[in-house]
Amino acid sequence: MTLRALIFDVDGTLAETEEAHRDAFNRAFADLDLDWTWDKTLYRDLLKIGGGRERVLAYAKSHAPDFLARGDIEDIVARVHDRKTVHYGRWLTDGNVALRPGVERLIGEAGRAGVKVAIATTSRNENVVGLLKRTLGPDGPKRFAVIAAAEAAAEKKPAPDVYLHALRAMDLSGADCLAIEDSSIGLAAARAAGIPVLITEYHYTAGADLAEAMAIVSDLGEPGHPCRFVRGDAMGKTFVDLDLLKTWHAQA
Ligand code: XBP
Ligand code: MG
Repeated sequence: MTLRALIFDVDGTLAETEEAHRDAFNRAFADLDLDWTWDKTLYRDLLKIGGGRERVLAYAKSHAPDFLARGDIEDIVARVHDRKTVHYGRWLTDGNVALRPGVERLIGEAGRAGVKVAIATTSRNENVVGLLKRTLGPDGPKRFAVIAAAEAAAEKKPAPDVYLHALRAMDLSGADCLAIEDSSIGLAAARAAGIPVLITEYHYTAGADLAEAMAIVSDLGEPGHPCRFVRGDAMGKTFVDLDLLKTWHAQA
């Protein structure tokens, strides 16, 4: 089976964004006079829920039952998430934003080799477009055959919806593609869509159940900056390039 497309997850995979998301959530809670604070330990647990809006609602149900008594909970959650997205957008504009090692290199290798690149994320589309423009330039989003974001998926990861949307948009099967993810919910979503998965480790998802992954690396690495191969035969390489992904994909 020929590798036809790489499908990238965003948060934790393209870039280490979850601390910025967490900060944006906490700022939104303060703006709306909610005495909620998400510390790193709690947020690690909450990240098992895909989608910021769903995450806030789940938190309210489990940690603020009195809040549920209000009749306008859906409205409040939507306002929190909209406010959070404003704060996150400010970080994308002014913050210390960078793609993880090897991401831009691999996108370029794929483009030159005629392998499509796509996005499948539970984050909001404006967050993804903002990240791609900040890191790859104004035309960054155009380098992707499809950007499947939260708005494209009725059900968030671990449901396969967002990956199935990307496959339909590219008219490809799961076996034609390879997903690059950081989390167990992302792994589950891609596997449910029939897509083999490379995991790039991320501190927020360390220790997750990654048994279904085709291979696991610390990150994609760069020439001169070797990555750590946790699972998978490096074939003598010190970083992940398209040729290695093609070899792994053929064996998947
Ligand atoms: C990670 C998520 C997102 C972000 C927050 O997305 O689950 O919900 O944590 O972004 P990915 P939103 O699938 O890229 O790892 O608030 O826009 O949901
Ligand atoms: Mg992720």
